Amino acid sequence: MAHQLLILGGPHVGKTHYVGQLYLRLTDKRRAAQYALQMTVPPTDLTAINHIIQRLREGRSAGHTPSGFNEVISFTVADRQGQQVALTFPDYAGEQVQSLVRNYLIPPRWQEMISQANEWLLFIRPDEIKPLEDVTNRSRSHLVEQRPRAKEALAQGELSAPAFYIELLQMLR
Ligand SMILES: Nc1nc2c(ncn2[C@@H]2O[C@H](COP(=O)(O)OP(=O)(O)O)[C@@H](O)[C@H]2O)c(=O)[nH]1
Ligand SMILES: [Mg+2]
Repeated sequence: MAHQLLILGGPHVGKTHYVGQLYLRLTDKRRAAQYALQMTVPPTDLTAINHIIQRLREGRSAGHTPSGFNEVISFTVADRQGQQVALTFPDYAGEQVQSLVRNYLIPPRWQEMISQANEWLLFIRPDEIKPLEDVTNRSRSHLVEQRPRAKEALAQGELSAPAFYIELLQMLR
C-alpha cells in the first residue's frame, strides 16, 4: 500500500509551483530516468496540471488558483527501493485552508483527505510571517502606537500568522 502524502498550505506559499515543477521533472522524457523518484501512477485527471505547466512552459507564473476550482491533483511516485508515495494535492485550497481555521470547521472532504494521509507536507513561507510584537522585542512606546491596530484585529477576530498555524495544526490533528 502506498504511503499517503497530503500537500497543503495557505494561499501564496508556493504549492502550485512546487507541484508543477515536480510534475515537469518526473515527466521529463530525457532526464526522468536518472532521478531518484519515478512516477508510477500518473494523475487520472490532467486538467489542473495541464493548466499549470502550460503557463510555466510559456515562462509565466502559474497564476493564482481560484478557490472555486475544485481540482485535486494526485499521482504516485516510487523511490529506488520501490517505496511508493501517493501525493494528494488539493490545488484550490489556499483560501479553504484559511477558512478551516476561520470557521473552526472541517468539511467532510477535508476530513477524508486529512485522515487518510500518513503524512502532511505543510507549506509555510517564514519570510512572510510578521514577527509577533510584544514587550520582549518592542519598546513600550511602539506598543502604544500599535494599540489601535491591535484593537481592530481583536474586534475582527483576526489571528496572527503564528497563531493561525498553531490553530491549523491543532485542527489537523
Ligand atoms: N522565489 C520564489 N517564489 C516562488 C516559489 N514558488 C512560488 N513562488 C511565487 O510565490 C507566489 C505564490 O506561488 P503559488 O505556487 O501560486 O502559491 P499557492 O497559492 O500556494 O499555490 C507566486 O508569485 C510564485 O511565483 C519559489 O520557489 N521561489
Ligand atoms: Mg495555488
